[in-house]
Amino acid sequence: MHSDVETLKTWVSEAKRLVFFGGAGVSTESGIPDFRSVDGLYNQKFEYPPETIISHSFFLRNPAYFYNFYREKMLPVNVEPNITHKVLARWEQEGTLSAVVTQNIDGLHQKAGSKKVFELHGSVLRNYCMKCGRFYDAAYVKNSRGVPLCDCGGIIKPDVVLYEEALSESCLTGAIGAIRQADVLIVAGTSLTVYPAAGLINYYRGNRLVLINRDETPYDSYANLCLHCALGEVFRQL
Ligand code: CNA
Repeated sequence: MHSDVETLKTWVSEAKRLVFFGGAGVSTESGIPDFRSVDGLYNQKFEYPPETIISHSFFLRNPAYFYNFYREKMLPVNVEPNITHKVLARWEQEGTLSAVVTQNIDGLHQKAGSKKVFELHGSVLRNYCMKCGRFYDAAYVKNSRGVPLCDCGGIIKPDVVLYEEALSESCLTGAIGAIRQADVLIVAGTSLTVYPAAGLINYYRGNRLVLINRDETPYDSYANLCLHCALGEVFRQL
């Protein structure tokens, strides 16, 4: 691990267009559970599988149940960026990092100071009325009871990409463009099993693909450098 981190340090110091592509594992050290780790949401028992609850059709069919789950499990309060978010923001400021592409919906990269962030799956911080389009913040949804409603009577929906929904085309295009031009691509804290996001890795054309994840992923053999460990352990040394 020591020599791998040294290699990573060298690559980062030589990078001009580093891109970081992350997932839920980036925020577990801020106290937000991921989906697929042993203590993740997919290994807890609910009345319906989480994939069902956070799908578009379920949201329309049973918004009250959706919101009970969403408020308790997916809308974090008082969470702070961890060392990984902070180092990435610093790299952007220093001119090394050109973009963060994230599958996360928690807004922690921006809270740490990152500016160029492609949020492939949206953000819990933005919510909108499905009838009139008015925007509401996360606190409004958190403090509401049952299904949050707009003043106009419409149902408020989180600006989060649910299963069965399409990703924003402009966000996807921006993320692909950044990854295509990256000299170093760090992929981290993601099981690389959710598509189309996971497929973005295939747009990278360089030879410094770094994968950092606690568990194995289907893309481990593609990486030029692969570390199986906690992100904090690595980023504290960078
Ligand atoms: P996932 O499928 O739950 O995978 C997470 C991966 O991260 C696992 O393979 C873990 O081994 C790894 N991991 C967890 N903690 C660490 C750590 N500290 N250091 C290194 N590796 C770690 O999550 P993906 O992001 O791959 O799946 C995509 C889903 C998860 C997206 O749609 C997200 O919206 C969704 N999600 C987001 C959040 C969030 O915004 N914080 C939380 C939970 C789920």
